[in-house]
Amino acid sequence: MNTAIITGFEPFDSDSINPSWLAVNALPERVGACQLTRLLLPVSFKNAFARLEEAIDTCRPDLVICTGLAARRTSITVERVAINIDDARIPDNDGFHPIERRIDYAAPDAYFSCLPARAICEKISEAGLPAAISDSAGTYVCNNVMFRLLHLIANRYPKMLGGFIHVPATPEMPGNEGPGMPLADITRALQLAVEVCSDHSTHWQGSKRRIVEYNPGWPGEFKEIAAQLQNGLGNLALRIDHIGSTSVPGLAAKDVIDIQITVSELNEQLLAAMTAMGYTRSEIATSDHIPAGMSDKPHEWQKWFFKAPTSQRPTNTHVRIAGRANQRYPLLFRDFLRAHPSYAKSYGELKKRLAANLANSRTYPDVKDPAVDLIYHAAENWATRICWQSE
Ligand code: PCA
Repeated sequence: MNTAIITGFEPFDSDSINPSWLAVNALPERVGACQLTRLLLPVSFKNAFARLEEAIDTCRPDLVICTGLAARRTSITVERVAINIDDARIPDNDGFHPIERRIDYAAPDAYFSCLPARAICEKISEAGLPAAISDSAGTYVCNNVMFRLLHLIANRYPKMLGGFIHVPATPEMPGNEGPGMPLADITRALQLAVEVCSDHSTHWQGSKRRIVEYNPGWPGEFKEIAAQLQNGLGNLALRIDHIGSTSVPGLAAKDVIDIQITVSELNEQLLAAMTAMGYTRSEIATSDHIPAGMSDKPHEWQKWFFKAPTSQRPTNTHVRIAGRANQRYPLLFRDFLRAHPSYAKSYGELKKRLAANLANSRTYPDVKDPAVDLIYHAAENWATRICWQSE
């Protein structure tokens, strides 16, 4: 069971209704395993986010979805980005009319949404309703609320999911330029969005950067999954190794098992075999972090990354090519830590403190990767000394 706040706006400009609130208000109190709190926000630069923040501090939800009207759009649009600027075309409902004003001087220029935008759009489209990702939430009150929500998540609630969805006008609204979307369809689309986000949120919390003590059951779990992978891949997989922190006895780690599949090439046959087993390939994670001073051969760090089927325990599956630098790196790193428990202990401590102290979970690998490289350089010296080979 998880909890969500979903917001809609009051009418603004010359409209007497705002379908975002009407649709939100028509949602049931429970959607699947998600308990919903519905909240009406004023179209006010000053008060909209303040009201939302108060509700978040009180309810501590797992998920926050804000919605607003984008009258000129013809589909449900899931916003991908919020920018650090207020630049209003018309005054808000308080008569406030900011022009090119930074929202927060101490905050970044922009934030990406943490909602699963693509999955939301697919689910809504499958239901026969128009949906798309939008790369601009505008520069009015909606963008302001989305930006400040994402800033709050980054700094105070790193485990919360949040973002913004714009809805079109309804056909009855006067001055409506497009065909509009019936209110019942908007409500249905938002309900589907909540379902997708709620599923994602359960998964998200389970696989977050929470570091747990070493679990002696991890190698056994790896073996089982590796056997299934070997079965499905046959001789496409040259070897399948348990890598990453869960492969080093005694090391504290995220409860996510890292698996490396070594192949001779990244090809369609491999993709088809992985897809048939329910794995999904990430379009974004196509290269590893490149250690400082090793950036002259980017192809040495190329990989495919797969997410596990949702029915399976969380794993990260990295597919790398035999003989490449990035295929050697995790094997050597693992063997070095296994042979040097004091390094493993210090590394575990570093991870725990990073996880506890970094407000923004997305910067965790940014800080961790160069620290791992420091250990790796020591590992390379050790490898030369003992003539290490991946067994
Ligand atoms: N839409 C406006 C603000 C309130 C709303 O419903 C916007 O897109 O900024």
